[in-house]
Amino acid sequence: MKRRNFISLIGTTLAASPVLAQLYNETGSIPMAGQYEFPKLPYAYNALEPYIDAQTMELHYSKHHQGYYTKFIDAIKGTPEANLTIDELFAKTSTLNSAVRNNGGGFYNHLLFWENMGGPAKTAPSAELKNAIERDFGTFEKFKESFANAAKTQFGSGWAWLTADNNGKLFVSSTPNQDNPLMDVVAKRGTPLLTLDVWEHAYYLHYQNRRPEYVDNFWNIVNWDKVSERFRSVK
Ligand code: MN3
Repeated sequence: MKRRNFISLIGTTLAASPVLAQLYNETGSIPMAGQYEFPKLPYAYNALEPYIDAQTMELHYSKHHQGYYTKFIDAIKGTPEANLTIDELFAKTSTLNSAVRNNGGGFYNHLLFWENMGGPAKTAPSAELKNAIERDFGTFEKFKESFANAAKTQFGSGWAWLTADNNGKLFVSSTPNQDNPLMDVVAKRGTPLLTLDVWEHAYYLHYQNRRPEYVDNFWNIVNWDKVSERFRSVK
């Protein structure tokens, strides 16, 4: 992903942190050593209306995400894990305590989630990503069905994912709690490209129990430019 784009989207606070840049870049190996900063939301709370309401966004970002961040920093401060990159950290999830696993996952997953929504206008996957989706799912519609099904059927709290495995092959999965496809505890691992939060806190104020409606509306606010950039960076 081009650094220039990163800076324009996230703002100088986050761009000033090489480690957070690395979260999006996935290249190089930069130790985190307490350099994590809590990132700015890349758009206004009301930017995703009517599909996600401003009050949900405000609570989700300023309470939930901030809470994961604070607890994650507290949990890794002064430990050997503080010197790992986020990829290295999640690659040894099976050895981590639950505070690092849950809050580290919560911190990282929401970063991806905010970034893969919004944008100034409707976007579409790059030709390259569209071709890969059609190669691995048959059609774009079949991919959407598969992803939506993963999101709707994840039992309880969790996330749906579009991920590229180590060979660049795309797959859809879901994870419970704050786990993600970078973790060594999930069945299928790879680099996440697109994610959807299906915890009730992500939709309950507006949709109550209607998770399927929230999932179907997600397609209206996906920032395919960002997803395509992530795909380019892992190829
Ligand atoms: Mn959440």
